[in-house]
Amino acid sequence: MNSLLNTINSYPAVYADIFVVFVLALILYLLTLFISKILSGKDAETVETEPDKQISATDLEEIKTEVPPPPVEADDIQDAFKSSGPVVRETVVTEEILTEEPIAEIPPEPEQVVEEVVEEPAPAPAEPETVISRLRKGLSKTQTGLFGKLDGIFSRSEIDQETWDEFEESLISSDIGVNTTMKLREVISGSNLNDPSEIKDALKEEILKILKNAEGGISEFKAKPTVMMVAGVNGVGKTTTIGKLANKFIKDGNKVMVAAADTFRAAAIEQLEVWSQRVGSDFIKGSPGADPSAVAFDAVQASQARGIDLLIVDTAGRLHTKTNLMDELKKIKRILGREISDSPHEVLIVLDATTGQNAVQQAKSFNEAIDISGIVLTKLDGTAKGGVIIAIADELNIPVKYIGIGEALEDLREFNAEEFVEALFAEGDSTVH
Ligand SMILES: Nc1nc2c(ncn2[C@@H]2O[C@H](COP(=O)(O)OP(=O)(O)OP(=O)(O)O)[C@@H](O)[C@H]2O)c(=O)[nH]1
Ligand SMILES: [Mg+2]
Repeated sequence: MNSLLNTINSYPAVYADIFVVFVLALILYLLTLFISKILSGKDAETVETEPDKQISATDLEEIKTEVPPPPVEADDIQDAFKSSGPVVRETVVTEEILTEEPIAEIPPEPEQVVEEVVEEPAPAPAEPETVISRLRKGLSKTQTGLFGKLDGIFSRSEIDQETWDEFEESLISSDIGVNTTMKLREVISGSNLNDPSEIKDALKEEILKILKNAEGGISEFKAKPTVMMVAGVNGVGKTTTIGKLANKFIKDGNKVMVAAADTFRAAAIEQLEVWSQRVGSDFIKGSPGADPSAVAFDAVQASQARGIDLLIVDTAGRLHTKTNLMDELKKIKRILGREISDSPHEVLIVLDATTGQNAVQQAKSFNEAIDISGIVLTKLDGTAKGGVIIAIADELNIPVKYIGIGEALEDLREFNAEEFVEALFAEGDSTVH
């Protein structure tokens, strides 16, 4: 030491000062290094973090599974830095995410917005509205004829005997029929109602009760083939109704055959043939003037051979008062029954609503001759006499199976009492005057 001091002393003073400063600086540097080492044992890790890196939740899961369970020592980290090993780098990134970038803050992907738009509820199908409005339009003349008068009658301040007489008249003139009208008058006038809207509601309820009794469509076929015979006076809409029925049952998945047992007119045979081509049914005809029973016989044979589900037999229009023609109808029915027991399974009479009360009489006569199983009431569009359906339902014990509300294929509706009454009593702009 003495030799060192002597050496220093032998230098000029300025060198000694520099040396002292250097030693002090070195000590200070080492001290700082030591303190910082104590305060932070992970210097190397913080240096190597990548603050700007974006990691998805999936990446994070992969990263977690790749990281080995034991903690990594600082020395190992140093070594790894030198060799650029992937495990260590990923470990560092994991810590970064857990502390600074919560996974919940990852913005939602744009596809989710698109899915929401696609899943919006589809608009309600317009079909039911169209059906009701079509029926309302069809019944508009009956509605105007009946309720146009009723509104005027009950708008008076006092409801007396004269008011009820007028009520009765308006029902009769809408072809509801005398007997049915008398019953309706008795029930409604006896309920002591004075308010026009209450009287209308009571009438609606009573009409619904009557029509409910007459409801009945053709829900299932009773045999294979099920045989349906269609009769009625001239021009009521038999052949048109057969076309509409064939169309409906074919659409329901059945194999349908139509038979032209109206041999009276050549044009009648062609008319049915056109319908069968239009709807895609099988077709059987005889020569003009042939015995209609022979055509019915052929039709049964052919429908059995071809695996037909429904055979519909058209017949010539005839006046219910002509006995010989009614006998011919009975014969057709008998032949059908002989070939297939219990057939015809349906005997439909087609009635034209525009004939009003006459339709009730036709139904009675045909029923006596061939025992009717159901009524099809056509041409309810375009008539103010639609009230006849109430008389039919009240006076005859025969179900109304279908109603015709136009000439188009889809203008045949299964009769539904509630739908019918709603359309008849509907108020609003669907009424066509
Ligand atoms: N407006 C309207 N017309 C109808 C309806 N049903 C049938 N018609 C029409 O009534 C007319 C007679 O129809 P057809 O089917 O030939 O009557 P039909 O009973 O077979 O006649 P015949 O075989 O001569 O006895 C045709 O012009 C049909 O378009 C209906 O529901 N509404
Ligand atoms: Mg015809």
